[in-house]
Amino acid sequence: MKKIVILGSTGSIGQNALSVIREEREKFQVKGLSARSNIDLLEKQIEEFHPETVVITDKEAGERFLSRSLAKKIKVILGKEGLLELVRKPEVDLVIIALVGIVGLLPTLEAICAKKTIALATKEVMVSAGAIVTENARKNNVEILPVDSEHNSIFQALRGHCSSEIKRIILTASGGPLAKIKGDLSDITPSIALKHPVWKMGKKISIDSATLMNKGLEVIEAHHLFGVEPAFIEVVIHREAIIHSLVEFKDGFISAILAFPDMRLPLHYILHYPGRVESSLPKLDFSKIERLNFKKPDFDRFPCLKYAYDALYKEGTMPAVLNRANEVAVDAFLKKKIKFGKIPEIIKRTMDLHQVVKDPTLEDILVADRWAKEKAQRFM
Ligand code: MN3
Repeated sequence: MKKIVILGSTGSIGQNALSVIREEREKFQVKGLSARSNIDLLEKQIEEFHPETVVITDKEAGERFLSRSLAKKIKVILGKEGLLELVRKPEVDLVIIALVGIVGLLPTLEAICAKKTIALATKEVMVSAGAIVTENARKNNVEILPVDSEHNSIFQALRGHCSSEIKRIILTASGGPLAKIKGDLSDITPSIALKHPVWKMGKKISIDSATLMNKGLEVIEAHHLFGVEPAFIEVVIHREAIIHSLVEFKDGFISAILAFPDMRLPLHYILHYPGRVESSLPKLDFSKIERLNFKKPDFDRFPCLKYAYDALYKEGTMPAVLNRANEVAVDAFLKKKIKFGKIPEIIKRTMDLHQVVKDPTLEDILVADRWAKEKAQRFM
């Protein structure tokens, strides 16, 4: 039995992971779960999967949970620090990191130190501190399994190959909810920006998809995960989201991984890794696929994608600054404090003010992250 901890079990990825586990209860044991504040869903998950420990990071929601009778039957830890304790749990084989944002960084590093296999869905971790995370994973001989559908497919395509054989990586992008909207995007409302045509996801990543920042973050993530230089990572709009990404090898052959666009598929792959077993998940039907379309992304309409490349070329602490400025701007947009068009503007202005620290330590990254939060908030 694989013993599993899920950080962020009440989010979209966490729920999908549990729905895969639900189908094969005899193969997996859920040892721990964490939630931010959705204690009603967490309670249902506890009753179904019987974890030994749960963490609730929002202390107020945690206090409310402690007054429920279920809380007396299991170990409950309140606050973000609890995530560090949860990932260290002995006997745990696989830690699924499915938190939103930079908050995932320290628990990921802690899980690597504890030599747990990592299933990483929180791309902000790789974006902010990719060099540190991959270096720690190498030192501790820990494998990082990417959950993000693009990186998961590249990971699959690269099995049996090494990074020196790669010519380029082509990340496919569905184009997000705004791809078909003509004219000015600056006044787009949250309800329109949240309507993703292909994927049902959490709010933050849905807005990132609307700005194409999501793809930008994925470019940075791919650079760290697969050791490919930014000039050899391309983005192509592929609205059908059937090809999950492409790897071109030096001899000119291209590997593409195709699957029905459903996040349970990469999670199923990771839960069974390194093997492959039958799944009851939706499959592609080629008699229903008339064509696959591809086109170049529009960097002028979606400047966030360009800023992500800029940050990656500048290296050091700049990607962490890009990431945090984006987190602040997206949060403000969702709370209707700023217009859609302000998101790239806040990111650009914050990046322009930043003095890059080359080869940053973890402390340098955390300092840059806090600095970016403060600066970005000032641009509201
Ligand atoms: Mn993705």
